[in-house]
Amino acid sequence: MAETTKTPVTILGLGAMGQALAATFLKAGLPTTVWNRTPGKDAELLAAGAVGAATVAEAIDADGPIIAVLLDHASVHATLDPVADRLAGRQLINLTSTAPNEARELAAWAARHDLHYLDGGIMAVPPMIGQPGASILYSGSRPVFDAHRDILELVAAAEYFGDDAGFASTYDFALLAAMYAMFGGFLHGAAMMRSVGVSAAEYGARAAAWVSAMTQSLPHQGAVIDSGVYTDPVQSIAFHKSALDAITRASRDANVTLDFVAPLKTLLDRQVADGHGALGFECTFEELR
Ligand code: FVH
Repeated sequence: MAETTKTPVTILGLGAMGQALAATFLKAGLPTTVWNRTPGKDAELLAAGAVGAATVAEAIDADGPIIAVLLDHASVHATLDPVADRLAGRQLINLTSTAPNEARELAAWAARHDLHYLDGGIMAVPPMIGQPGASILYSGSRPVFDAHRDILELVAAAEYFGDDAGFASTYDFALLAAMYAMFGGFLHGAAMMRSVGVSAAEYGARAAAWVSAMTQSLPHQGAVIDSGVYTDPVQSIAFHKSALDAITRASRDANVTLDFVAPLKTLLDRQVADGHGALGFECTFEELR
């Protein structure tokens, strides 16, 4: 193993994600110190060679970057504020999900304490850590990213997006927004199919293939949005309004509530009422900003 991969790391937070990260570092032979607010979550990691810290202060006494994998912005402050005066000169890699301005606030807080701050948005679930397909988007301190890129790549593909600490988080949540809309649509469709006796698992298998095929058009739709030209559509807003009207009727027939479908229908209805029916579907983007 190359010497660079022996960098010691400290993990604060042993939820599902913190445990997955720590286990991957340990498997790669990194000296790994772990801490969790509630004791007892480190048993498997200690058995695998981790050093357990009883307090945050003890954890950050270990050398190397400090990796926070906590619940949210407030929990990062709750954990690090009490030891802020001991963090000068250290490197914090915050993989906790925080909103963009929360990440920027943490970067400013870190700067006030002479702490070097790198923010990361994890695009993976715990079982994906260390596997192909996992990625983490980073922004904030370039020197921290460059110094530790090799160990960050152990857990997920690592990509750096500049010194705005809030950028990675914006990208993270923009991708999650697309994911949650897709999941919401899946739940809606599963409820419709239940009304005709089809299992959610069977529907899920078919929906996966369909949604995968449909996502192929996203780069093209993005290019249309970037061009700002919506006058030569493959399918118009009026066409999609008609489809949403039909889905609404079909959902009512199946006694399925319209919670997931109604917001998009409302948007398309308004676009048509405003005279944009002949334009491309991508034009609805303009109303969202
Ligand atoms: N799990 C996932 O699929 C997602 C994938 C994308 C990124 N997220 C984010 O990663 C952060 C950690 O997620 P997690 O899955 O590890 O979350 P939990 O299993 O719920 O563990 C939460 C840990 O945070 C600790 N904690 C909570 N509040 C505090 C606090 N006030 N002070 C100190 N620690 C706190 C909690 O400790 P405990 O409850 O065991 O004492 C856990 O260690 C998260 O931002 C995801 O959005 C994961």
